[in-house]
Amino acid sequence: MKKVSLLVFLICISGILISVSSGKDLPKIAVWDLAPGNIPPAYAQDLTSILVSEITKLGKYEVYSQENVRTLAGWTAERMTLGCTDTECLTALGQMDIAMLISGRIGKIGNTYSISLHLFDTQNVRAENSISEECKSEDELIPLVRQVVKKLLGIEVAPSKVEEKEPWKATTGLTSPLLGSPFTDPVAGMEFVFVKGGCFQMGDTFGDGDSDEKPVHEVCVDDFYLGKYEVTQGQWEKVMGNNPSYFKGMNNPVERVSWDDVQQFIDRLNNQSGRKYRLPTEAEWEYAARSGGKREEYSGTSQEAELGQYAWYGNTSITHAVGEKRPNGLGLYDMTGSVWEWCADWYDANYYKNSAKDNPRGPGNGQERVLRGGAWAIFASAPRSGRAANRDRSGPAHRTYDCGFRMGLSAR
Ligand SMILES: [Ca+2]
Ligand SMILES: [Ca+2]
Repeated sequence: MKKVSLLVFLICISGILISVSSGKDLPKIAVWDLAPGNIPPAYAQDLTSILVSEITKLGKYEVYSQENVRTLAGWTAERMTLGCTDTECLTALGQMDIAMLISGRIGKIGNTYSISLHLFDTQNVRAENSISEECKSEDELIPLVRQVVKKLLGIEVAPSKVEEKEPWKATTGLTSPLLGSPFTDPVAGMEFVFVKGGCFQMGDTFGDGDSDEKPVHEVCVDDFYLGKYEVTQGQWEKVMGNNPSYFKGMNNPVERVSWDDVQQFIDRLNNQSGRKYRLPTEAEWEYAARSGGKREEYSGTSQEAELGQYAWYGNTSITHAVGEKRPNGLGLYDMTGSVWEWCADWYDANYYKNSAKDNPRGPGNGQERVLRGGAWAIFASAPRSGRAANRDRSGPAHRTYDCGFRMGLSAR
């Protein structure tokens, strides 16, 4: 929870810096923490931080989180639990020159999630607008929050465009978990995101990469599923009955597992689940890291200044629980940073020169296997290793405390 608050704080600070540096006198808006209704409070916190970041990105407001307001006003934590939709609180915000307040609730009834957001005018002490929307899966919540806040603020939302931006969004009307919806594997409890296939420019699209990322070439991948998180120690232990990790924590990524060890994990998992889980190919991994093949430098952002919101890297000397940073555009966490992730392919520095265009699977043989995404142990001044296009490799028997993996699965 502390980390989530810190994240919210960092996002808000960056928002304030952006607002200040723009030199304009932007109206101030406060965003209260979303109240959780039958969902984990940490999840409501996550969605609050997405809400704050979404408003900040509009560049039209100076955004204050609930915690920012508390600090500014010198209010106690108890005071904050009262909410801020009463006359007294709204007036107090008005006196702080904060013109608007957004507060709301995320709830769940049965399988339906609902988001309600309210916009208050602090000068006139009244509600200006309210929007409520529903969705049927947890993975639709993030795009829905983004959509609802824009509606609330009177910004046009083109539904077709939102659809296009969320290619991972489950196809509606399908009930089987293997037909395009996110699902959780019952054996180890791993959550999977559906990745709609497509074509993209693979390799050094920013012109700042290593020679093995060249030439940039078009690659197309079929629909597949990818673990929402790196495989955790708890999940590894459920399948393998041991925990080889150096940094212990059941929700932390498993590490000190070699590529060969991972094959054993997959064999056992497939025996128990009856499915054909596998490591993602290098091409699938990069396509997913780029939020569905976009020209994205890191997973989730191209801005180095924002990287700390998305990735554990540099200034951290241990691993952390998975999923504590922001997800990328497909709803995948920790693709950049945390631990390096094994891919299925053999490594060949020259592979891009003659890679297949459709579903490339790497060379037929080699000495080393591909690793992707960088890790917690990158120097803070050099997040290069975490670039979505960056390739690294290691021998298949090599185990180290910054290498783990996430599971993949073909969609058909
Ligand atoms: Ca990672
Ligand atoms: Ca490299």
